[in-house]
Amino acid sequence: MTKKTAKLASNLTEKSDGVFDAVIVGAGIAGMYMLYRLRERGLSSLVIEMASDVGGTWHWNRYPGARCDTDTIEYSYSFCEELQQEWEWSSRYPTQPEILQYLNHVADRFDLRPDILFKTRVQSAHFNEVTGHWGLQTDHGTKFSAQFLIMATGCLSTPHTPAIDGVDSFTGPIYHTGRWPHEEVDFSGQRVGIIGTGSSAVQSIPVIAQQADQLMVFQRTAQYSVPARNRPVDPEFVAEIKADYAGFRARNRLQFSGQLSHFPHNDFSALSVEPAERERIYEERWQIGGFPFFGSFNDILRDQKSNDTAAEFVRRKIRAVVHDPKVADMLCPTHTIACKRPVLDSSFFETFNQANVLLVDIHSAPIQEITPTGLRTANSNYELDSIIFATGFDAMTGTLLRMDIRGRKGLRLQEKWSEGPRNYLGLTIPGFPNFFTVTGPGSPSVLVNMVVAIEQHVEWIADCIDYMSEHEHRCIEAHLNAEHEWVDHVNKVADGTLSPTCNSWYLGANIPGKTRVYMPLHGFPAYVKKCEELVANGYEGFLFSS
Ligand code: N01
Repeated sequence: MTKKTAKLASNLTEKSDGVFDAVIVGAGIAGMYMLYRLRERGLSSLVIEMASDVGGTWHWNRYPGARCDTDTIEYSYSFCEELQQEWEWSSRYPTQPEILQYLNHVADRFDLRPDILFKTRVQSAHFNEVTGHWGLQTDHGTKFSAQFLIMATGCLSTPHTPAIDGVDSFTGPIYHTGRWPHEEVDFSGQRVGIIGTGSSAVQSIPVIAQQADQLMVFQRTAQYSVPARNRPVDPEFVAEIKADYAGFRARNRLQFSGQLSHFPHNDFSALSVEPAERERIYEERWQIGGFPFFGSFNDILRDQKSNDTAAEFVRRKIRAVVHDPKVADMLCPTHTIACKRPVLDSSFFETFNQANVLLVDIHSAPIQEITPTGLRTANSNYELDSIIFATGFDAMTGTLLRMDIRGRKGLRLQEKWSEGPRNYLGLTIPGFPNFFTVTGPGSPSVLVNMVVAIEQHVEWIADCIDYMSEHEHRCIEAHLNAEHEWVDHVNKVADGTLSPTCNSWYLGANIPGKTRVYMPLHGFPAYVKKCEELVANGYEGFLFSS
């Protein structure tokens, strides 16, 4: 690897071909940090980003009420002490604009933008076995090549809009929460329909219900949701964390989901305590708000009977909040709690007590078509001025599989992953040399505080590139055996939990025709240990060549 001066992305013309040590796809939290790390090592690096600016998820998800649901004292970069000391968050779960402001601050502080090519989509990436380089083509017809290709494309970056008959006939505006317009949308005086009740809908429904004349919520599956209990940050708590931020981060990384060391999981079964004590523990964590609730006991996600106690607790809470018993019944979920991605809310269930909010069950009476003036289900017509799809994403693999990615001998990623994603560590794929996926399927990724998962992957990749440079290796590739063992391990870990028992996006179950495979890996500390051990053993499972 030679030390080169990076060619400024802003100076690349539409036609120019660029040769780089590394191309990074995506300028969200992962791509920005990857660029910082590679630049630090003197590698010429280019980030290609389809959006007009940095931010990834936080650039696109601008729907009303969008905010983080991880405590932001943790949902932030840890790699720079000055950065983490200087930034001040306003609340426990800051809004999307505030997080985007933070990411803009990071981009400015480290002067990242000159190496990012915006408004450009990578269409294809082919590995050239003769040159050992990846050749990329963009939607502008520009071509780039690089020794390393790093996909920082996010886990939830390709919105899913279900194919519903008549959608093009609708005369009003249609929105998707994952592609919200930059300008403010005013729903005043409107009849608004929102399809879906996942995290995005649960955050946006209470806000839209304040504005719209009528809000109709089309629900296929009821959701368990725990109060977020957002509040302004406590300056004393922040001062305490900042006095030893590194220690706080280190303790978080030892937690199962890489976070919340100040609200640790209880290490005993829900069935090991008397019902009154169980209720007290659930109630205590319900009042704290947020993810600590799911750490009430150590077997909520492993033992169905324990899980039932948590599920019943939440159902009781829903019934206590929602005045109309029929509506409360419709809002009470029956599947395994925490099997789908847990949801946090601010007054979601309370919103259904408002006279202008209607809950429509589309499980028993599915949507048949969208009409010019609204939507028709199996048993009714609903007149609407605007429709919002809060229908989620083709998670974890969708964005990668939409690109034409080909490894050795022209092997297409679509073909390689036709039965679900297969890789080693969620980081590398046999047959695709010098190709890395940040928070890819098969790694803890979405089950962890995303920033923590991202930092661990970026640092692993950067260290690996250093190792290659020191040993004069040009090429790294995972062994097929390592892949087989890894995929078996990921499946075995998932099968030891209740996670594969419901229709979640973790399994790809939300996308018609997608192979049902549990994609993320449970357990951050064990994963990190594995990543470190195999490095200590000379990059076990990998083959290097020069
Ligand atoms: O999407 P989802 P999301 N007909 O897939 C329904 C992260 N996130 O955008 O459950 C009718 O969770 C679907 O119904 P069902 C977080 O990781 C984080 O809300 O499949 N309905 C469901 O109700 C989250 O998990 C934050 O039966 C259809 C909804 O649409 C992930 O992003 C905030 C349908 C989709 O829910 C995705 O969340 C927001 C159809 N054909 C999101 N297809 C933070 O706070 C789907 N649905 C950090």
